Amino acid sequence: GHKGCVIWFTGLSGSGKSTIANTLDHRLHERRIHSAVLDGDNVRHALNAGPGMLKENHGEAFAQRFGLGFSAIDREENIRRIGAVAQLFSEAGIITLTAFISPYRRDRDMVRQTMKEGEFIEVFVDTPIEICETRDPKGLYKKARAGEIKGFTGIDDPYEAPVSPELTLYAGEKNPETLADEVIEYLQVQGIV
Ligand code: GGZ
Repeated sequence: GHKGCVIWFTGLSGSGKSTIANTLDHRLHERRIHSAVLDGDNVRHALNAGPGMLKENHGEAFAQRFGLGFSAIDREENIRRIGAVAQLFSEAGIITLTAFISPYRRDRDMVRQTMKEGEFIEVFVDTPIEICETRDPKGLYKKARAGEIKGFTGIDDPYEAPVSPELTLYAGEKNPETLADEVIEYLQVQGIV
């Protein structure tokens, strides 16, 4: 058996958070360990939808009130809600992998404080911005550079790197499989799996 925990990946857009989380999720499933991934695909497209997504079905007022964008306060609320969901999953015994930029140290620390000692594992996906920008899978850096997206993390919005993360992954130099193994190694040392 194993305990639940939250493996909180933080890093720039294009740093590799989601890819590593999904690779790790797959690895854990192979070992019959219950895990789940929370990332943009199931959160920003569903639970915490942006104003644009809500407008169509619920109208402008609803979208303005409940849609979460990328201002500092909207990011804070995004992270707060994700933290609450992650905690519920973790308490249910699931190894919960979250993959959000979560650029503010304070927001990440607030989530940490809601959890038990050792339950929150902060993983810094440390990929140089030059590499993220070269990858640019969705063309968002290009748009940010062109001024078509305002307040893009790393370009004209802050990213506060963790000061003492439980783990740092060098995703500019290593492949997702190797990095997933590094996380599993950490979980074994900690007696979580
Ligand atoms: C950063 C943005 C922005 C801005 C849209 N800044 O590569 P992606 O597309 O899939 O990852 C980014 C994602 C960030 O959402 P998070 O929920 O992880 O952010 S946070 O933790 O800060 O709340 C990017 C896209 O959304 N995106 N606009 N302005 N990323």
